[in-house]
Formats: sequence, C-alpha cells, structure tokens
Amino acid sequence: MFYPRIFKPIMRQPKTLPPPGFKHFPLYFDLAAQAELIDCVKRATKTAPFFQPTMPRTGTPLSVVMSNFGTLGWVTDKVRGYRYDPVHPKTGLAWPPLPDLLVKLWRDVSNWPDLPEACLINWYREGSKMGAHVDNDELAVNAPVVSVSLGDPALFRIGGPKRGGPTHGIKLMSGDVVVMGGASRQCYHSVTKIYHGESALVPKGGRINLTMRRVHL
Ligand code: MD3
Ligand code: FE
Repeated sequence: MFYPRIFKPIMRQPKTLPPPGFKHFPLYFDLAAQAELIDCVKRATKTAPFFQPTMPRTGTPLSVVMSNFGTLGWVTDKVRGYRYDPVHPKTGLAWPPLPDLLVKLWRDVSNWPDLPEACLINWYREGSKMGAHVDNDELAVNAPVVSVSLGDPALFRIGGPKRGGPTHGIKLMSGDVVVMGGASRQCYHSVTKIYHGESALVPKGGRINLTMRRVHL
C-alpha cells in the first residue's frame, strides 16, 4: 500500500544570517599553533595574572577572569568602570607585548593599517558566560575586532545594533578566528554556553578567547 504523499507547505524558520562584515575562519590555527598561543598566555599571566573584573557601580563580578597583551588593556572595576589602561590593575606593571603570532593574524585578516593596541584575554571556566553587549569603549569604532577561540567550544550569538532582536548563533571551536568589521562591529553579541570538557587544550580546563582591538584612531 502507498500512502498518499501530501506536500505540506513548509514553514521554515526565519533564516538568521550573520551581520555584514562578520567573518568566521574555522580552524585558522592548527593544533600546534593553538598550543603555542596557550603557551604565550601561560607566560604572560605569570607577570600579568588573571584578575576578576567587576561591573561599574554595582561591583557584580563578571563570570570570566581576564588579563591582556598589548600597550593598553581592557579593565573594569566597581569604582572606575570600563576603560583601557596601560597597566595591570593589581601589579601596576605594563601588560606583556602582543605575541608575534597575533601580530601576523591581525595583518592577515584585519585590513587595518595600524596594529591593535589591546588584546583582551578572557578565560571562561565551567558555567562562565558573557551577556549581550556592544563593544563601545574604543574611539576607533570602525576598526575591526579580531578574536581567537582556544580550548572548549562556545555558543556565540550575534544580533543587530539594537538589543533583543533575532540572533545568529555559531559554535566557535578551538583554533577558530572571527573578524567583526563593518556593521557587525556595532552589533550586540554574547556567549551563552561553554561546552565544558570538550577540549583538553587549556590547562585547568575551559575556554580562552583572545580579542584584539584598535582603541585610538
Ligand atoms: C561582535 N568576547 O571580549 S569574541 C568581548 O568569546 C567579547 O569572549 C566574546 O565579546 C568572547 O567583548 C566574543 C568575538 C567578538 C568580539 C567583539 C565583537 C564579537 C564581536 C564586537 C562586535 C561584534
Ligand atoms: Fe564583546
């Protein structure tokens, strides 16, 4: 017996596309280069240890811990809030220099004439997330942001220039690079989940995200 085939109209999910200027390079860095970058982070955080960032005014801690490479580092605390600072908030020392591998990456993918001043190091441990936000502490709002994912995968979501619209989700894997240029640079984005324990790359586990930014024009 045959069942009659009935073609039902298919109600497709509205397709979400990443915003213009968003580029994803899956596995840009092979495992050897990923290990080298982790080594750079290990060495840098001996002199510029991970610190716990807190929200302006409320002092609520963010769930990631942070450090930086570069001439400027992104920091935040209850009293002074979000800012770029040439020194580590605890040691008062200059940040370690940007590793050569990241300088090469920036030159390869950014199309921006000057090198980045800042490279934020975010360490996501089990359960760490990052709420929806726009990066707007930089004067160079037209310079792209270049980010590298290392270790456990993350579910990254990017929406539009206003909070609360539809979002496009991608699972960022270790070695992936994303470039946020053009309109995507002003878009809300978040990290909603860490796939804890899927990678053994990061000592003590989790995910490390390196985000390079040009601060001044
Ligand atoms: C899209 N970090 O540090 S990296 C951040 O995975 C941040 O740690 C996330 O958002 C992370 O500010 C995402 C990718 C990224 C970085 C900056 C962006 C995406 C972006 C700026 C504008 C739009
Ligand atoms: Fe961001």
